[in-house]
Amino acid sequence: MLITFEGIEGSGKTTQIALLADHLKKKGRSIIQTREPGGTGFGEALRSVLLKKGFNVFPLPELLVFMAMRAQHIEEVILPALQDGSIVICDRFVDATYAYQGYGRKIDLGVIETLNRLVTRGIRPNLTILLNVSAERGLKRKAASAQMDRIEEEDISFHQKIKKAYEKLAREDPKRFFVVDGALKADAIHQIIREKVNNVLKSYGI
Ligand code: Z5A
Repeated sequence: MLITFEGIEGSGKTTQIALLADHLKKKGRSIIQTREPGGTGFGEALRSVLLKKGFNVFPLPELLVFMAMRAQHIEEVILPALQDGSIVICDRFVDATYAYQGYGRKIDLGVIETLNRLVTRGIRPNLTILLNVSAERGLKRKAASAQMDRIEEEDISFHQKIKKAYEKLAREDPKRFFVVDGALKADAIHQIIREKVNNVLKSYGI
């Protein structure tokens, strides 16, 4: 079972993943918590270069580095964990590439689809939780909590475009996406996600 979390920066993914993983672990589930970009030693090393400020990275090389990291992540972490019967919770996955490199950087969506299919070996999330917040709210949370990285430093219109892209992706695949209002209090969001995940696990007989 692969559960992914998506949303613009500061939407609360990290916060909600920690709460969900904790809840599922307490119920005795085997949980693998991971993230993109990153998730492996090789991926985390590339992540720090990719998000470092000061480089003028063109859209195509940016896409290819995300894909290289994803290929390593699938082989080293996600596939073995799924084969073991674990529940994998991943902070960002294939949809982030459609949103940021496709709708954000204007790379052809067909090219992204082909590369995603190749590097994931066809693995798709069973459930994708989209935390939906305005770009203003997300950036305000981020600005208060940490230094902005290279992609976060894009102007507000870029982040607004990403929010719209995620909403479009969710409309196009309503069975897989579960959209939650990310402006609610963290505890309220957790209760909504917990109920949804418990129902999905039940529907898979897990
Ligand atoms: N990227 C890409 O372009 N293409 C790809 O294919 C992939 C990624 C996979 C890094 O991602 C960048 O990679 C990202 C997209 C790109 N760039 N941008 N922009 P990331 O996931 O590592 O970084 P991020 O999106 O900036 O995530 P984040 O900083 O970890 O934010 P978050 O996880 O969504 O939020 P959080 O850390 O849980 O919360 C942020 C703050 O808000 C924190 O102080 C919390 O305490 C607070 N918070 C959380 N929830 C709430 C609620 N409900 N109310 C109030 N305050 C809250």
